[in-house]
Amino acid sequence: MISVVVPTFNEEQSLEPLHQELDRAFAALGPVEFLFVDDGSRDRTWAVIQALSKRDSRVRAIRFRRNFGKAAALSAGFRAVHGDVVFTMDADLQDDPSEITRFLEKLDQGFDVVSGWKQVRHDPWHKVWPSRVFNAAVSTLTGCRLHDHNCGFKAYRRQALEEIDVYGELHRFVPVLAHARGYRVGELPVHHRPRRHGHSKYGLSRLFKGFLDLLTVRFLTGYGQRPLHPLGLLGLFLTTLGLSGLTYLAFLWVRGLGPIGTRPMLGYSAAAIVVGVQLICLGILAELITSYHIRSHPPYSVAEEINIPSSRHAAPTAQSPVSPPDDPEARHG
Ligand SMILES: Nc1nc2c(ncn2[C@@H]2O[C@H](COP(=O)(O)OP(=O)(O)O)[C@@H](O)[C@H]2O)c(=O)[nH]1
Ligand SMILES: [Mg+2]
Repeated sequence: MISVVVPTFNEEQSLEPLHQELDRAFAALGPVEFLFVDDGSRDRTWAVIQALSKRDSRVRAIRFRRNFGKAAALSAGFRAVHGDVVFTMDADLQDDPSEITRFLEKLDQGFDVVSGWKQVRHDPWHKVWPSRVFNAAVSTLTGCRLHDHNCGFKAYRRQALEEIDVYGELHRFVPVLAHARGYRVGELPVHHRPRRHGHSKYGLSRLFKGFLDLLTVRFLTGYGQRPLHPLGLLGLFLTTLGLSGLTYLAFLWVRGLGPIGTRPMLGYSAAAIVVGVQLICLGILAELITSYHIRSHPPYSVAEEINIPSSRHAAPTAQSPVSPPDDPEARHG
């Protein structure tokens, strides 16, 4: 079973043709479900989806009460899908459904996530160039090297998605988060078409928000389980610096080597101690929050198991454990 999740926001004109293209693309591909998530559209998007669902029982849909953003829409979609392979694609017809088979081939080569790469883009230059800078920064800082982190056309094995929760605007970082959990992430050049109906929902502000989100993701994947390390190290460094300065000034004062109340060093040292101690406290607070969070979110990702009955942390894999026959919990699930 394959699932296609399509987040939509004011795309009334694109959905009919998109459905036709999906229908054609999946004609020879076995069972499929098309899950549209209408994110509080203010046009006829929901009416169009309703009409599609009446004609085609493979169409499923979720409608949000208001606009919650693409990440929320994808997250709701990921929770509702049944497929072993899950596609995401834009609703605006810029992605070409006939490329689905190429994604499936790439997954078969041993990848868990395949991300589309709009090699030739049909967007204005003021979107393309900032996007290049962003992609280079994400690849360097996260180690997940993709030419195009922003492409909405992606394929996932469901197990990878079960471990990842996206919120805010973190939808661009699903491959990065999967990579951080040890999943194999690949990319595939895709044919990107110009937008035919409606207009783009994202402007330049996406770039700045994107960089802030990059900071979040870098911190979460790098230090999410040990926030005190970076914060505390900087705090210790500043505190030590401040204490050394004050010690030196105290030495001068005791020796009667002049007034110290007017030296800039006094203010700098005191400030360094205050900031340093605050950073350490902030780090401890972050550790406290992490310790609560970790209880419900295992910080590791299990690929396979042998003879591990009643495992609660791993999604079943092809080589699922053989449970001892007398373990009723394992037998029933
Ligand atoms: N669910 C949801 N989808 C959105 C939102 N904004 C854009 N999208 C969808 O994301 C896809 C790409 O958006 P688009 O405006 O074309 O961005 P661009 O291709 O980068 O110009 C389209 O399928 C939109 O329907 C949103 O706020 N919520
Ligand atoms: Mg688009």
